[in-house]
Amino acid sequence: MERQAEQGPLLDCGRHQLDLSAPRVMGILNVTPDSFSDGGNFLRPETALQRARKMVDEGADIIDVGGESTRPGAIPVPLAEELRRIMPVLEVLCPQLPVPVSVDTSKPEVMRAAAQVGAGLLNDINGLRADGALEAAAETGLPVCLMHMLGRPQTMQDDPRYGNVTQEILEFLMQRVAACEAAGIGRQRLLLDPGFGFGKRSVHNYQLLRELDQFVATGLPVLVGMSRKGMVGQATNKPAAERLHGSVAAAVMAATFGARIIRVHDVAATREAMDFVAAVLSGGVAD
Ligand code: PT1
Repeated sequence: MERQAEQGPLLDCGRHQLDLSAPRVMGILNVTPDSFSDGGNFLRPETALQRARKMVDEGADIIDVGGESTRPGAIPVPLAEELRRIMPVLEVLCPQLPVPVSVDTSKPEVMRAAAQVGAGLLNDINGLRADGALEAAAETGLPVCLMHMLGRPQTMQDDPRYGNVTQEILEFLMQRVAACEAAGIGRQRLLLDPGFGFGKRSVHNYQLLRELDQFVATGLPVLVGMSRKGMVGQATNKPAAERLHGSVAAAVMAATFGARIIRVHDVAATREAMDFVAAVLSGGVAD
């Protein structure tokens, strides 16, 4: 099986170029009230910068900033609220970090605002399906991760059904690629993400991971997020706080099958695992 090309493309993230010839680690920075303890208040920009810097020191190649929780059952956040949460953080992070900052949003207004302050990548769990999102993303000139989601976060786990989950998601993503190209977003700007846990049962998630090479075979870089998700807990029988080892196993499998960006909470452990995968797939480091 052809698992990893010798030379991956450089992804143009504005002031940063991301080399995708080896698996890269995307560190998660949530700017949501439920993701830190001083509830009600949002992450202060200085605290966010500290956390982001720590992840970069641990080996993160990208920092993903999100102001809206999208886990199963999550309630949508109004535009003004999302902007209030993430813009002060992006304004501090984008000019100061040595790596590109991606913004986890589905809203066209947030995409535009984020691009203006120097974000390097748009990460849309909704695959640019919101009204105006294709046009907004096109205007930014930034790369876009197109993710598959069945339904919406609040209800997506109610009763997800598929015929062949891999085929259906591939078809969906290729339709979104065509929509992007028609809107002026060239393929060199696109990444694909099957959307683990977004309207999928564990059997669907495991089949998608087993068949990840079919996404890789499109020729577009594949991004995956499985860190601490239910699909890891189902197999390891661990609560979210104890899913590190299972999550690293998921990352190793995805990278072995050709995924190029792994979105994770635990950067240091994943970085070390990816360094090993990269050494093996590239033919090894010098003795
Ligand atoms: C992801 C992703 C994301 N996941 C991209 N962005 C989340 N591109 C947020 C569970 O089953 O996979 N890819 N942004 C987090 N969402 C979830 C979904 C968290 C499911 C947990 C679960 O536990």
